[in-house]
Amino acid sequence: MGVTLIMPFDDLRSFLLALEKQNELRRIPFEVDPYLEITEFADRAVKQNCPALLFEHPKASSVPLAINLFASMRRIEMAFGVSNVEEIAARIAGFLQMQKPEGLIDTLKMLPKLKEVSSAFPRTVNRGPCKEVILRDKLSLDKFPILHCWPGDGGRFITLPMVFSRNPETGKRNCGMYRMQVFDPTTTGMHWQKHKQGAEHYRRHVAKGEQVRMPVAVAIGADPATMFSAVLPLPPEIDEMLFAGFLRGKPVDMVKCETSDLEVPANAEIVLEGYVSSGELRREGPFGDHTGFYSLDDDYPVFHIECITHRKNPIYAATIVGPPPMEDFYMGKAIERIFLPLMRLQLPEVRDICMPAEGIFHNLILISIRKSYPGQARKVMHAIWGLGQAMFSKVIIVVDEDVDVQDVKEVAWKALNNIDPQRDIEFALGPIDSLDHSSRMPNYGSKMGVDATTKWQAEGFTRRWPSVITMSDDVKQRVDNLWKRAGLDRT
Ligand SMILES: Cc1cc2nc3c(=O)[nH]c(=O)nc-3n(C[C@H](O)[C@H](O)[C@H](O)COP(=O)(O)O)c2cc1C
Ligand SMILES: [Mn+2]
Repeated sequence: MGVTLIMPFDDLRSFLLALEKQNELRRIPFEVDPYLEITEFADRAVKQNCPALLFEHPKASSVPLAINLFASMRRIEMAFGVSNVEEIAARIAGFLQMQKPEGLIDTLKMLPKLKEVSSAFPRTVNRGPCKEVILRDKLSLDKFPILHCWPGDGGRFITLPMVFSRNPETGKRNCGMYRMQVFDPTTTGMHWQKHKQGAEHYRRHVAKGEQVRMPVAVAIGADPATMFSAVLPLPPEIDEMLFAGFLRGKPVDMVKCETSDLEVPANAEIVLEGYVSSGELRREGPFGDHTGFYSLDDDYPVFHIECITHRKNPIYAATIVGPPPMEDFYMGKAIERIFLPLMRLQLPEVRDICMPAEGIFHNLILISIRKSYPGQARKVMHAIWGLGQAMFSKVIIVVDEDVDVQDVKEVAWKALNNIDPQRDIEFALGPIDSLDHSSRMPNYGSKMGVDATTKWQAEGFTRRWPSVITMSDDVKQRVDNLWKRAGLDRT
């Protein structure tokens, strides 16, 4: 069967329809409780490879809830209109190639790619479906089926928001996905962790003096490429909405907020407009988190909602995180694939990279390199510790290029054989992900790099290094036949 190329999606609902046509969406027509029950559904659904779920009647809400939209590679491919996420990586690699045209022919070949980029810039439009209903008073989050995810959670959390803010110094826009705990009908927490762009914008606002209100707008539910872009670990210089336009091959239409100069995707289902005031912090959490553990409660800024706009019949989009694999594992996997060409710009020796589900993104990075000089594995570790959000990488295992890092068993087998622990392990101190509960202090601790590559004389290794055992091809062929003769072939 061919792949449906209904690219780009105009909004969340057209994506849901496309999923449904491909049997990738199951409607749940009866009442299910956003308090824990939807989590149990969503958790089982990911682990049993079920379709995305659309709860048409969440208990105590007239707003349907969509979940697990990105909880399989197939659905992520559909979100981007590709048959394999590697196609996106290839487009990015092609775009990067563009920077070094060798001659006239190459320059001409570049033109379509330039067009691809120029047509990715977000457009400001005057109206959009997200403004079908505009509420300035009698505001309440209560009408939305916001999940209470896990029994030990501190409350209900908005789990799939696109949080928009601007850097007050540069005016640059950022969109990040940061969970929001509902404190009351018009206030929530704003869980942007220290290292994230939202937190940086907030620090810049706070630095301006006391009592400064920082405008923040939150969009919930949009076309899938735009939603996904909120998660991407892009450098601060790159606007997520530009990247979303590049991914979907069509500009993202942005519409101005009612109460601030921020802009939000015009096709959003729900928009919460408001502000975070400097200095105001409130206890947030605990929350059953990506790690599979509860992250502990802590102080975070407070978001005050001043205006809610939404479609006439909005759909609320959510996710849950918890013991792996969850939806976020698949999102992380797509990011791993999409960002490989970008990583190779800085680290050309990198062949492949894998973040196994159990490592919750950055707890375990398996990376294969083409080793050309002594100490290169260690250079790669340190480079990764210095590369954007990859700084959080807790354990990095570097192997030679003949190891398939997507095969965790092969990595374990070869790496464990190849290391002299005292010699090959490198510890470093540095920033740690805010969700890490084991580091000596919040946000600060140690990381470990394991050089599991073949050791060279030039690295002080003077013994001989053995090769991996393989059978010769002619013998394999002969035994293929004999195997059948012996009646051992069960295929
Ligand atoms: C479902 C989900 C929930 C997330 N929740 C948070 C969160 O609460 N706080 C946070 O700092 N990052 C959270 N993240 C990770 C950020 O979205 C991610 O690091 C993103 O790249 C941040 O963007 P920024 O660099 O523009 O700040 C979450 C990611 C996902 C997929
Ligand atoms: Mn960003």
